[in-house]
Formats: sequence, structure tokens, C-alpha cells
Amino acid sequence: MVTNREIAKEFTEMAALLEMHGVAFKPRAYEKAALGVESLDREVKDIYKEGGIKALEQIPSVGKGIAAHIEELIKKGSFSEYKTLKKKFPVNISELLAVEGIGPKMIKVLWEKLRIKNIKQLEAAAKKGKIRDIPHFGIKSEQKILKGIEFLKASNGRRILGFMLPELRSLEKMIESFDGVEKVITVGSVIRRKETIGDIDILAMSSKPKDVIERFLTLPFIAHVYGKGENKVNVKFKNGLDGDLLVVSKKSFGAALNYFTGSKYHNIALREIAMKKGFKLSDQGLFKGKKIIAGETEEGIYHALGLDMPPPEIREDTGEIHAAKSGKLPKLIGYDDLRGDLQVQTDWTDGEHSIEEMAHAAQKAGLEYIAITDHTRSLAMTGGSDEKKLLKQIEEIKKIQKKFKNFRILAGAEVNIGKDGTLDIDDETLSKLDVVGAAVHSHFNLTREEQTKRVIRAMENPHVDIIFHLTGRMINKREAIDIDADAIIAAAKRTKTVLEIDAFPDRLDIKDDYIRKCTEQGVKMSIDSDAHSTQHFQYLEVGISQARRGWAEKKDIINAWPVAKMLAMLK
Ligand code: DGT
Ligand code: CA
Ligand code: CA
Ligand code: ZN
Repeated sequence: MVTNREIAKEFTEMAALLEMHGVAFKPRAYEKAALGVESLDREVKDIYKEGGIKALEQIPSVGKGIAAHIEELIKKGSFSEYKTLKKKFPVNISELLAVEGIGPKMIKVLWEKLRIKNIKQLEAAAKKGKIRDIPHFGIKSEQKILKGIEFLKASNGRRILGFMLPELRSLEKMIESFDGVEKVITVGSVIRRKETIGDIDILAMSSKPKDVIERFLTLPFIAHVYGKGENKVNVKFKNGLDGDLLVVSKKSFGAALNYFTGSKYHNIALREIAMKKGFKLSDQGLFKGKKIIAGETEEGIYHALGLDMPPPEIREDTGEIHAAKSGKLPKLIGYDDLRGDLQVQTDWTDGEHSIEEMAHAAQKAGLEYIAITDHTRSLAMTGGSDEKKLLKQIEEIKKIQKKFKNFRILAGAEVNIGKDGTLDIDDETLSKLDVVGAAVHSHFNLTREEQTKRVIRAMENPHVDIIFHLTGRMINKREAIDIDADAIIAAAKRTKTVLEIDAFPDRLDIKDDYIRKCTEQGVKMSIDSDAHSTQHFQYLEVGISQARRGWAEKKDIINAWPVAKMLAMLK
């Protein structure tokens, strides 16, 4: 039985294999299909069971040919075209691709010259100085590879939550469908919406824990069972993560939910409050002596302790307890509150879809406006726009706008910030755009002083409205640029520049603590998908989580406002 993740993984590898074999065009189709499958919150094999190959063709980015491969994957666990190509390169492609800077072409050379199959061998070869001798590699790429491996190791196997949400929801739905299960919630770092998760903690409500556990163990996701008890089981999932399922009855569900939501530090603080009031708080309930005071709901527990209930995203013991005591919890921005998206790429540069397709997808996702913000000329590999192309795009947007009702397409750009803070588009052209975002895409290794100065210079440009993905970090892949966040936030306030929360799951730039500083100082932010495909609008949710963890409210996020109000606050 094959899971969505396994299908997506094989397609991603297929794309790489095609490139390694020197096949043009086709790799993109497999990359897109991998994305299409990964973004589903239903299992592909269920879709196939219900509607056959025709239903598979309805999956985003899946056509006839790919659908046939999926059918084969479901039946045999792999597909023959993949297996044929793989014969020539018997290496762990997924593992090697995870290293920053390693692509299919490099994997091919590393195999052909040094017979490198996996990260372990890659690291050993790099440490022995063997990589530098391969033509076109050199000492610099050898060091870069070692740095990439080190960074990956530091991630400790933690996974990027935003990329896993569809898979987790699919898993929840399956458990929910079991007989006798009344509720299922993935708790721990998942419900707190951390950037990354270390494992998957699932809580189910049922009066028949044994049956639920038996059924759970038949799921296709499970690779190994570490241990099993009356009402809990501890497994390794096929995606490589460990997981716990805990099954509890209705009367202690709230207490279990509260305990396993965490965080640990929040729990410790709560338990102290309970103790001071002469209660005892555990994952079974809130007790006075042997008498249970609360336990069925979380609200019940908080109220019995004299507290308002903080949303899971802020339960980190960073001030939420105090706020909960004094009726001062923030009214966090809600998951339905976004009206627009201010960073969207199209096929004018490195996006996959046209302006019109992106606009339709955004409208379907419930938005009222988007800004088209393609890259600019110094990002040559994306086909970045120069002034002429931008002016042409403005005209094109006007035309496409006529086809839409109750939806606004704004003209914008993601202007590149040069090493010295200058921009690669002239002011006159920038003045014609509705929204100007500026971002760092190169010179990641400057000193803190240089980086800070550079970004502040861009902020001082009277046309730059937003700084996109401020630090350029990519979770598990690339470090953030070294920047003085306090100076940036102060400059944002002074120059009325907006700081973006980039919702793309491996960016989530800016981080929660910066967001909180922005809210405290009245610096406005936007939450943007950074979409390069119609499917990426779903990531806005992940950006909202990030904003919530930074205590942001609707008033702090400009694209939660109606378009006119939003535009009026830009420079
Ligand atoms: P993770 O798995 O590293 O992404 O982070 P969490 O927060 O999911 O941590 P995990 O899986 O170790 O534990 C799940 C929840 O269980 C945690 O959020 C709070 C609770 N918990 C775990 N260990 C302790 C503990 O030692 N004391 C208390 N009070 N609660 C704990
Ligand atoms: Ca966990
Ligand atoms: Ca755990
Ligand atoms: Zn960018």
C-alpha cells in the first residue's frame, strides 16, 4: 500500500533522474505532479479506489501519463520507467537532494566520479578533500557541501510542518473514520504550529481504546511498532517520523489535550498555578484531593484556574499566562482573516502559471486581491523583469483585470536589493507600481553591519513598500543573513516600511519573536504566500500560524484589511 508521500517522493526522484539522463522538459511535469499529490489531504489510493484512473487525472498537475504511473505505483509500489532510469544511478537521490546546493547534475557527477551514494559517503569524500578535484567543483563547492550537511544535521531530523499538514490531515481523517472514535487531534508542536516538528503526537477520543489501537496499526503509514499499551501506542511512520497515539475517554479528553498540546514550559507554569490553588493538574484532569474539578474541556480547566484560555500557538510561557490572568490575551489574527496576498510570482518569471490563472486560484482560495510581484532583472536565471517588461506587465494586468469581478489584481514587483542596498529598477518605473516589494537574493555572507545597512538603504527608497523574506533563511537548508533585527524594526517604523511574513513553509521569514517586536512597536506586516504555482495559496495558512505565534492581530497585518485601506497605508 503506497502513501501520498511515497508517490511524491518517487516523482521527485523521477524528475531528478530525467535530468541526470539529460532529458529536457519532462522533469518539470514530474515535479509538478509531486507537488500536486503532496498537497492533497486525501490519500491517492482512496481516490483511485473510488474513481479509478479517471479520478487520478483530476488531481492537480496529473495528466494521463502520470495517472498511469500512479496506478502502477498503487499496484506494485513503484513504476517501471522510474526503475529503468534508476538502474544507471543506484543512489539515494532524495537524501542527497536535501543538501543545499546539491542538484541532479551534481548527483550524477558525484556518482560517476566517486561512486557516492548517500550523505555519509558525500561527507567522507568532502572531508578527505576529494570533491575539489572533480572538474567544475573546486574548494568552494566542497566547503559549501560540508556546510550544507552540517546544517542538515543540526535540524536533527525535524520536519517542516507546513509541508506535512496535508499528510497529517489525511491521517487524522482516517483515524476519525474508525468505529467508536469521536474526535482526533494532532497535538504537541503540530497544534502549536511550530515551524518544524520532531514527532507526531495524536490524541483520540473513544471509549474503546484497544479497538482503536488495533485498527490504527493496520494503517499504511506505519513502518514499525516500538511499543503498545492499554490506551497508547508508539510507532515509526513511513515518513521517517516517530509518532504516539493516545486514546482517552470523553471525561479526561480536555486534560489530555491540554497536557499534550504543551508546551512543556506552559504546562509547568499551569501546574504551579494549580498547586498554589490547592489543586493537582495532570493529563487526567484537574483534581482537588480525589475529586475531579475539570477535565472534559480545556476551557473548563483554564476557567477553574482563573485564567482565560490562550490559543495553542502562544502557549510557550512567554507571557501568555500573565495575559490570561489579567484578561489581556491578544485577539490573534484568524485563519479566515486574510483578504489579499502581496507576493505572487507568475510565468512572466519563475512562476508556473499565468497572471490570470494565479488570480483565479487566489479568488477561489477566498481572497479579494493579489499583487503580481515577479522577480527583477538581476535574477537573470528567473528571467527577471527590466523596466520595459514591467511596464508591459502593468498593461497586461489592466487587461486581465477586466475579466474579474470583486477581485483586484495589483501590479507589483519583487525588486532585488543589490550588495550596497541599491535596487535594480529605476524609481520612475517603481512609482507606477501599486506595490513594491524588495528582497535580498544574493551576498548572503556580508557582515551584520553591511547587511543591516544594505536593507535599511532599500527601506529608505520612497517607493519600497515591503521587505520580502527579510533574512533569506530556508529552514533546514540555508542560514539567515546576519542582520540587526532591532535596527531593522526601528527603520521600518521610521520609513513606514512593511515587513513580510513569508508563508512559504521553509521560509517563514520573519520569525515569531521579530513579529512580536513588530506588534509591540506598531510596525505593520503582511502575510504573503510567495506563490510560484496556483497550489501555493494553501500556504497562507502557515503564514497565519506564524503570525499568531508572534501574537499578531488583524490590525498588524495589512493584507487582512480591505484593499483600499491597505493601499492607503503604503508609501
Ligand atoms: P516536538 O515533538 O519536539 O516537535 O515538540 P512537542 O512540543 O510536540 O514535544 P513532545 O513531543 O516531546 O511532547 C508533546 C507534549 O507533551 C509537549 O508539548 C508537552 C507534553 N510534555 C512532554 N514532556 C513533558 C514534560 O516533561 N513535562 C510536561 N509538563 N509536559 C511534557
Ligand atoms: Ca511532538
Ligand atoms: Ca511525542
Ligand atoms: Zn524572493
